[in-house]
Amino acid sequence: MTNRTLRLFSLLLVLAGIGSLAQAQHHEACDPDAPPAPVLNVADVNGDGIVDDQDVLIVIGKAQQAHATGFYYGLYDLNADGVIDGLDVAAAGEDIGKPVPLVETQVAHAALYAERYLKFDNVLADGYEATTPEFEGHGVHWWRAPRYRPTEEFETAVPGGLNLDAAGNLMAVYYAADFSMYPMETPPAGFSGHEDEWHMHTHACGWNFNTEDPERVTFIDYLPQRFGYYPDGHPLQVEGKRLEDFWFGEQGSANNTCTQPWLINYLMSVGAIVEAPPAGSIANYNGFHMLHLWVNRLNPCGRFGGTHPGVEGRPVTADPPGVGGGHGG
Ligand SMILES: [Ca+2]
Ligand SMILES: [Ca+2]
Repeated sequence: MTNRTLRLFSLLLVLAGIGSLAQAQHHEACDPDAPPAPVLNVADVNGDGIVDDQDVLIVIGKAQQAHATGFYYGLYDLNADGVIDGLDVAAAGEDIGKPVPLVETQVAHAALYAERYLKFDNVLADGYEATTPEFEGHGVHWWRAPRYRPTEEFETAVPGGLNLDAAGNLMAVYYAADFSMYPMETPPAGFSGHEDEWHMHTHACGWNFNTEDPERVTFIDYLPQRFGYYPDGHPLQVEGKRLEDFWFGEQGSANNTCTQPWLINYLMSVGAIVEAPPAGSIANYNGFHMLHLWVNRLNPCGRFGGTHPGVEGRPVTADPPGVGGGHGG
């Protein structure tokens, strides 16, 4: 890892408390040793609203493919044991005729949509680009260009984002619903039922989004204490002032974080970034609701888990100087 990479990660951790994000932001306390959650609770793997012979035949085909080639996709691992085999075929058979709740059909559609991204070439071919470095609990967030579509309607069947590991392997899909369409107080209805728990990102921005190297991406996300997201109750300090004083006070609006000269100058002064963001490259998010669905890397925190306790990301090594508070790393 380069020094620059370390600095970028330090920036992220200090500004966003990413090290504590899993616990602090998403309020998760799941047991990392718990059994992972299957993608589907009922074996309607083709998402047509019923479980019948067609679903069993599909799982048989996938099990044969798994045997022959080592294929794996979480959608078909009905018993969530990490392989697709006769036990999954049996599970599908046992589900024939069972009622299929709407949420299962919605999840199946999203997972079927994402199956082609088991091949990383398809991620690139379809215009996704890395919008974060590799994060603990999340991996790399890839978003389908255009990277920011604030007026887009939310559809469960068409997740805009993919969570990939550092090697480009699909782990999850994610949804981002902009405040302009879905105000802070009213997240999307999302999936049927109440299993999907949305969280918010109110002050995110970044630059150097690209398709080559997620480590070049800078992503800043300040999570104000006022919304209950800030780790440990410690607001970050910059020269004696809380960051949220800058954002909500003298420095203007909350949705142009990365274009604040004071912020860029400050980050450069402490070595958190080595150069100002390239002109025209900054994405300032308006604030958005977010939801993950773990379609391939089955998650002990549930299929809609906000983070995955087994996704380690990159280690935290240092904080830039001059910043108080602490991220609880
Ligand atoms: Ca079916
Ligand atoms: Ca299995």
